[in-house]
Amino acid sequence: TISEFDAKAAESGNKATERFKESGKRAALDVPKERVSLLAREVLEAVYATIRKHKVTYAEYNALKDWLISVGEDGEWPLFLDVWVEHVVEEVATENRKGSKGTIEGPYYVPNSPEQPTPARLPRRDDEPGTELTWKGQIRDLDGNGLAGKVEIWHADGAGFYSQYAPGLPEWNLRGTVLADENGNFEVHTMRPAPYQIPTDGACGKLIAAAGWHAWRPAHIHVKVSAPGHELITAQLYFPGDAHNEDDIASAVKPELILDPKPAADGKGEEMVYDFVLDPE
Ligand code: MBD
Ligand code: FE
Repeated sequence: TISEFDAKAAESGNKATERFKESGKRAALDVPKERVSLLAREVLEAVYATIRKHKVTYAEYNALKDWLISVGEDGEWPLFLDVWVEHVVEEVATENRKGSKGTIEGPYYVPNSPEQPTPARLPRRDDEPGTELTWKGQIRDLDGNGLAGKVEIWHADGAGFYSQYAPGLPEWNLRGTVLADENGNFEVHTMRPAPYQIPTDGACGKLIAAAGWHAWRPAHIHVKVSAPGHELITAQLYFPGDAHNEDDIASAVKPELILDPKPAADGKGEEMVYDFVLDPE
């Protein structure tokens, strides 16, 4: 059988590209002419300034052309944009939020994961590797009232692979939607994810190797927290002491998003408390 270790960049890249094409995000492609003209011109001016400042050569221009072609061939435009651009879009989009911090969505979200009432256990294999992890939390409004919302969760497995993007994993492995109770409380059982290396054998990996960078993201759990009448928060939760909390390739770590896991009271792995406060819509 094909395992996650046979994962190829072009496979996860093309899946992320197809997923974006299918998603409602295409509906937002209607940007007014004035904005397109302003933004395209300013981005190009920044490119011209860099070329002049560093006297970019034809060899470098052709290397860029070759690389941009391979980004598309490998299906890695979602990966490239989410790793190197999305964090600033998220920063600007959420600058007036009063509730909890969020961060980037990244390329591997899948909508409509199976719903479960709290307490929930994310779908996993019988021999899922890693440490058991229990997350207890509450969804609240800005006045401290509990909200009967939901928490969508997705994360990589103990080897750093995402279901539906790497081969050989059950469809909804380590993905699920947990319904909070009427007070906004929820409890989720899962396995602690591993640090994650973005695919190294595609165009993004080529850039990283050519520049002498590294490909790592710290271990993280993705969430979308929502409740009727409130602004959805997209976030990621991180673990203290991860070597890549300080140099995340995707620049998506914020101090407010670092967890404080403790040994679990029942002796099984670790547990932590982390709440979300949502702004009104
Ligand atoms: C990931 O798992 C991720 O979260 C981001 C932002 C980019 C690449 C892979
Ligand atoms: Fe991720």
